[in-house]
Amino acid sequence: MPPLHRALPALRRIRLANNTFQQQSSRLGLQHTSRQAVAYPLAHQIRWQRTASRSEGEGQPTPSEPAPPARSGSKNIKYTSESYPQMQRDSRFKELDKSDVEHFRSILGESSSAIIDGVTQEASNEDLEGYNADWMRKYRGHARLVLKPESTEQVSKILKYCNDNMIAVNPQGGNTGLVGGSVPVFDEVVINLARMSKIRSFDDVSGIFVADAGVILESADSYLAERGYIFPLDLGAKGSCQLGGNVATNAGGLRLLRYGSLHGNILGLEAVLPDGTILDDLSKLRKNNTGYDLKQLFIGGEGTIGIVTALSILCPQRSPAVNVAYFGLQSYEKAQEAFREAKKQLSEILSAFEMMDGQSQNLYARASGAKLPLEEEYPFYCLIETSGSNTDHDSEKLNTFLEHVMGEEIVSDGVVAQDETQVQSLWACREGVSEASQHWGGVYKYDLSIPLPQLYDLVAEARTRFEESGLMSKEDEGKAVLDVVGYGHMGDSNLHLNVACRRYDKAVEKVLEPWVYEWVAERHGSISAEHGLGLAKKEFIGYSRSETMVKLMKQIKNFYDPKGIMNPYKYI
Ligand code: FAD
Ligand code: 2HG
Ligand code: ZN
Repeated sequence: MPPLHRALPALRRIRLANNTFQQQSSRLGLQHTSRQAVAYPLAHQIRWQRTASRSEGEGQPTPSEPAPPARSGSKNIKYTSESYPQMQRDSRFKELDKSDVEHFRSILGESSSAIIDGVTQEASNEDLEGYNADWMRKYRGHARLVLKPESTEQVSKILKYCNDNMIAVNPQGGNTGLVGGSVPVFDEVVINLARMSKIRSFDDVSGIFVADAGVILESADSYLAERGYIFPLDLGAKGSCQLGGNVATNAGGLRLLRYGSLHGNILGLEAVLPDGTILDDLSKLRKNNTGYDLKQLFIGGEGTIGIVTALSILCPQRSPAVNVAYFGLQSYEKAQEAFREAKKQLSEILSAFEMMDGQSQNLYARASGAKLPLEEEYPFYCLIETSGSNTDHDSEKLNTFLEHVMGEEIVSDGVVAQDETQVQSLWACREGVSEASQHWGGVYKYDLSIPLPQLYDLVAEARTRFEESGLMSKEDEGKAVLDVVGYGHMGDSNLHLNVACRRYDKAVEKVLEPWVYEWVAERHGSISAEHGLGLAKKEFIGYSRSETMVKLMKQIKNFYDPKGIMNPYKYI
């Protein structure tokens, strides 16, 4: 242990930094969540899109986005069919005509919000673009028809008709997915769940929440916050993504470390199978060992075996005491030491442990115009959040931890948020990296599980490869790559490797693939920790799953969807 006088000045420096902490401005157009509707001030995510407002109550639709969030200028996005010329439209699928549209109208009614029809030319390309282009501006389909059912029965009738007539479909939630799974490749019909946005029930004794799949994650969380509970998933796209999309991608997010995966929290699902059968497994039971747990196949199923229409989920109590700290560290080894100490000393109150490298923070600052919280620059940064039930107890624990990591020189400098604005600003430094990394035109994203000791080696090696390739420069606009950044959910051994680009370029892809996948497979990691397979990772599943497993997965797909109409060209 260092003498106390070494630890205390360092800690004061933390507090001094707090006092002079600057609220960060943002040129990204990102918005912070308002806290008014929240009983406990935990909602702090940076928003890249207009946030949903508070929900009304059981049985009422929660406010949902009128259109998914493909951002402006999607016309410049290359069609997926052009980027992947080897992919051919499956000729078994029917091309839509007027009679199909008429049939869908008979199911959905005449409401203009229920159908976006480019088949009979009523809808313009612009009306359809938001459903065809993905958030990364990397994938773009040719869909001419978007259907927006408002009930499970409507979903069932739509799918039955599609299955009977060999019409390919693309289930869609908030269109925030990062692997190209949320938008069509060719002319698949988009079935968007935005109008299925009712909260069905909440039991404030058990914490069991039942809602339609189209409820926006942030609306669900705000509803729960008013009742002293929290949705056990949180991520940067919270203001736009839907619960059904979260289930379909088995989203991980920022607090998996604390609340665990959706595979554990979801108690029941309602889903519609491709032939229109409604699978009612909307159980509210915590324990139910009666046969195979079929709902698990839909969690992470990415819309390939059915459409999730509702879920029941166990929600924990919201913590009244929340602290967020942001540190600068001299090395990745120090970040590991800090994590070890955080687990040891903060144990049950630790709710997030995130790591960001210096490059990611500089990129965020450059893209957003924000001032970083610490005066000096460091090669690594960590963000720690604690959530507990007793402010005094938590503060004491956090202070002891801070004294230790500062005193032992594990951490070089840091700040602790003193109010909600600062909480948001600190989180913005972490959550803003995803958007910042594509600020200059494009990004190659890898979402990887890697054993913790080796996790950052991949970023360092990738950077070296780009330095040697001559493709990278921060200043030279002629170079495709701007920077290589690494960040992620260190608490879950989940690295996000982002290669920020000025444009998408096959030469860049060649430096990265299959090298990244080989690198990860050699270390027995996963090539997709939380974002899924979609189109982007489909070809690479073999790096993380054995032949036997892929074969079984294909059999499951064929069993549920023998005609292959569900989200074709993707997943496996
Ligand atoms: P979409 O993007 O619309 O769809 C995703 C997939 O699910 C598609 O294959 C689609 O066909 C399918 N699908 C959608 N709805 C249904 C349904 N009802 N039934 C069946 N299939 C359906 N992910 C993480 O895991 N952790 C993070 O921390 C995280 N942070 C993010 C931050 C940002 C800024 C962004 C843009 C994305 C982030 N993501 C993260 C990606 C994540 O997968 C999504 O944000 C979210 O889970 C997808 O929900 P969605 O409603 O937008 O689904
Ligand atoms: C995050 O953790 C998301 O911020 C997005 O999973 C990661 O954009 C990415 O690569
Ligand atoms: Zn993530």
